[in-house]
Amino acid sequence: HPEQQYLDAMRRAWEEGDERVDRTGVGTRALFGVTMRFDLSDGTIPLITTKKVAWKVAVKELIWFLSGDTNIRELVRQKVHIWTDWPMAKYVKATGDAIDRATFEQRVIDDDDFAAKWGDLGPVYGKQWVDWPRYTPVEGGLFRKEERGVNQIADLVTMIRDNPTSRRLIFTGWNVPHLGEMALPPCHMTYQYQVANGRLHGILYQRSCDLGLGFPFNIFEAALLIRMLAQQTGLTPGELVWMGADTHVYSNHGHLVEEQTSREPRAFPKFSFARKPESMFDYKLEDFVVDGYDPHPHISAPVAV
Ligand code: DHF
Ligand code: TMP
Repeated sequence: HPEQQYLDAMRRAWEEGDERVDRTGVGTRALFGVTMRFDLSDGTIPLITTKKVAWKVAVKELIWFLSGDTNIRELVRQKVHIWTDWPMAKYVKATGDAIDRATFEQRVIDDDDFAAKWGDLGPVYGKQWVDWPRYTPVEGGLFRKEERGVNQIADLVTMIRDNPTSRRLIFTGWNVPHLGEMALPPCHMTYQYQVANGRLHGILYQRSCDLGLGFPFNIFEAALLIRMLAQQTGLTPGELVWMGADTHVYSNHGHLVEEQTSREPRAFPKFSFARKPESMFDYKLEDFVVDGYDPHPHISAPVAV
């Protein structure tokens, strides 16, 4: 079963990984350089089955990225809580206000000024994907910031259509001079595609991977991107290759490793689209059809902030 690649990485990181104190202070056991391959051409989607994954949350996150939004407000409105901890930590640190999560989220929804000031993650994925800042040289060695940045996703679709043998079918979030303004520098940072025999293959390069919490979302969304790009360009989904650099298990996720590796992975669900949206920017939650997802029960695990 293809999910075995994930379970093996978890087990190997847990048993043989380099034990280290990371940025969060929680501690991880880390491998460096892990590869996995998932074939999408049989109609399946890599949605982890050894625990229930909130795949609609992942779809909402992906649509939010593609909208160019970097403020958690829209996510929170849609009851998506996966990005709340980082702006909240910044708020608590800056103000000393010991606010609870629900109250913080409610203020982000209710209060425009509060949302603008405290709900933004900086120029993270959405900004770089569809509005990468563009500077044009003007007189005196100065640069003018253009009104509109580069839409890497729109450009990618055009490139796949017009120049399918290109070896430059890439988009990336790793905008070096802007990394310092981001709540977190991109983890799933670079995506590259290849067209071969009418099939669209994709590679995701992930610099840092939380196998317990991040990976199930990251692999599913990377697969969705291949499917969406294939739909938009009239190609068949091919293979998804995942390449993780620092691939780790947090020291407080031992119960995930033990429980998930003791469970038998089930067949990946089938995936289809309910319709063909106009562009990469017109997909809605209802367009994503996951059929036959029969996971083992969800397992909670704390996220390291
Ligand atoms: N930091 C760390 N340490 N790990 C991450 O995976 C991570 N991911 C981020 C931002 N920072 C991160 C963004 N993505 C969850 C999943 C993805 C995600 C952030 C958090 C998460 O907590 N998942 C839970 C609950 C999902 C739900 O709300 O339904 C899970 O059990 O999958
Ligand atoms: P880092 O910036 O110090 O590498 O911390 C980021 C942590 O978040 C790290 O554990 C990787 C994890 N992560 C994912 O695994 N996937 C994601 O999509 C995101 C945003 C973070």
